[in-house]
Amino acid sequence: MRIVGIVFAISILAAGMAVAQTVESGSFQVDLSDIEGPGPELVPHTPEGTVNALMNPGFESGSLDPWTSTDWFVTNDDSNSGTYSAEVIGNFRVCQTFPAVDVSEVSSITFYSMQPEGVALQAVDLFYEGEGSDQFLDSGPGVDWTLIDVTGDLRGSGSLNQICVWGYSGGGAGPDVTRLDDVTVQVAGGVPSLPWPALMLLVAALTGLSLYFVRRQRRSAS
Ligand SMILES: [Ca+2]
Repeated sequence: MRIVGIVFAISILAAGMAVAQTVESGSFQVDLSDIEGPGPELVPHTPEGTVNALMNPGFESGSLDPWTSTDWFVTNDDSNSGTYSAEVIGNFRVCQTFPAVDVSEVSSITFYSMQPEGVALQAVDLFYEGEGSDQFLDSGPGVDWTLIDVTGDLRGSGSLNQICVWGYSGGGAGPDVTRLDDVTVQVAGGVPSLPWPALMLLVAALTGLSLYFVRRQRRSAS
């Protein structure tokens, strides 16, 4: 009986040691041995007739703005394209809010990411105006730049207005580095800017203004 007890205690200890391999990304906690690694390599594809709803999507301004984060920073150590990418060490997110767009107008949501330590765990948040958010895990990035496509995680209805991408913590002795570049929220027909009535008013006002100046010029000439 004592031997059984000792074996049981060792099993508990082993289980405890396995828990030490827990990796966190966002609010997900996954055992390192359960992570399947990066998914199949994807082919980059920009749907025709669409524009990116995000500003500074590849961090080429050299700073985060208008992305927001307390822990991510822009680096020129590495990039998927251009000179810069965003980097974080640990389980923190970087977010960008953009003018709300109906989900039916969103053609694709993709980004490039890498986790040099080889963990492949990355949570993503999608926020909907006035309707909360979803956090999900897809195939994580590889040790080199990996195209991640999260279009399938979009809700069937609602207005998308924010995306956040997470780093991770745990999973090995190396630093918990995640890098991000070239984030796209491709929107059909562009991001709504001025509604039609406002646009008509603006055109009418500009026409009126130019007519006024033409008349004034004629009067001063005569
Ligand atoms: Ca870049």
